[in-house]
Amino acid sequence: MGVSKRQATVNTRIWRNARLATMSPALPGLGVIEHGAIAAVDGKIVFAGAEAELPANVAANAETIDCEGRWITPGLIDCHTHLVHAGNRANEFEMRLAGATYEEVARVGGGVVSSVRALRAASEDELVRQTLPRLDALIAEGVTTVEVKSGYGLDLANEAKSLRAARQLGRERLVSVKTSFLGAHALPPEAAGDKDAFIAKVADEILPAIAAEHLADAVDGFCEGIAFSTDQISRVFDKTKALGIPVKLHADQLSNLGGAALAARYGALSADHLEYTDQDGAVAMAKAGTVAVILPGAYYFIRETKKPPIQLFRDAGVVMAVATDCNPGTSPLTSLLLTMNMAATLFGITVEECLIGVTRNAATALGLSSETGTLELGKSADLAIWDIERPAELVYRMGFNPLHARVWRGE
Ligand code: DI6
Ligand code: FE
Repeated sequence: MGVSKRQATVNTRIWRNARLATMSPALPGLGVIEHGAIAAVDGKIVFAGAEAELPANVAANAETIDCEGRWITPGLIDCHTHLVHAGNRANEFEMRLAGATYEEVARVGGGVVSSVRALRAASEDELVRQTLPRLDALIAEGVTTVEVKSGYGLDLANEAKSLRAARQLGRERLVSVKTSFLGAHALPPEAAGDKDAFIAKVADEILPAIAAEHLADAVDGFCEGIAFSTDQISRVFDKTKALGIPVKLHADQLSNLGGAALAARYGALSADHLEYTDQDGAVAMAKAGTVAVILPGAYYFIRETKKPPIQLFRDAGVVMAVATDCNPGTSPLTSLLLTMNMAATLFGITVEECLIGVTRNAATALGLSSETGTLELGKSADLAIWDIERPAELVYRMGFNPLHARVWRGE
């Protein structure tokens, strides 16, 4: 099963007769180049610009693909997912539709704990097997990079198993995977209500072991009344910083504990959700260069009514990304195209903000801005080629996939 991942062959490939949405910050808007071409050598972009300016020495001996006037964007990036999980919570969904509250669902063994139970019972291979269809759904819509969090293991063996499964996904498919260790996600049953003791274990035992195995590209936390306080998250982040690993944070999703400001204080790559973030939080994020990751799937699914303060982020100059938050409890969503439509429709995020939010800014949220996310010299040749007349169609449609072809590192 699975595609074997070949090394990009030593050759030049050219995609010509295309309209480019480069997302280059050097150009206005989407960085559009009509009559464009892209050339890649060994999976890296060596030219992205007007076809008329394609150097003759690059064109010689290249394999050329005629895009017949189609649009090319950077491969899409889903910068916030809990893709690796076992089973699903459709039963809880039915209970809630029948009128049960989140607390009632939790009392009968539902909620995050039920996903923890299911994940602990699954082998690493089984986790990979269950996750691949979700990954394939993202890939089918042009995703070339995906972030995957742990957080349903909540002990060393099971967190490590989750992150190994995430790494394995990147070997099974032609896609880049970035992992985040989310040990401070929820309190496992065996912690018997002692959040401080569990946080000490996450910071002093689990995290260093995960780091020693290089299983985590970043460390995440859930700062919320139903999860962990700013002090508890700080305890984990202090240790993370000492280990030289970047942080990101689930912040201000259901209430304002000052999570966005905390993330900014630690120079976080991103703070995510942010429905309850205030002006101080937004200003702190802008100063720190912390990306605001907007997650309309969770907002929609839990029928949240408080919208993230998009205008505050714009005014403060916060960089915004958009992601699925794919998880079994609050966002069983595996379409980044639909996510963009939700972000636009529910939050008034513009087409331009959506498209830059799932490419250039999503790369920044993963610390990958020098590698992918734009069609520019030196970046990975990660491309999505679309059967559309204008880029807005990618945000406008609901449940339709106009992807013509997808290229990961030149292949
Ligand atoms: N934020 C959420 O909404 C979820 N986790 C998180 O950090 C919920 C996860 C779940 O219910 O499984
Ligand atoms: Fe999340």
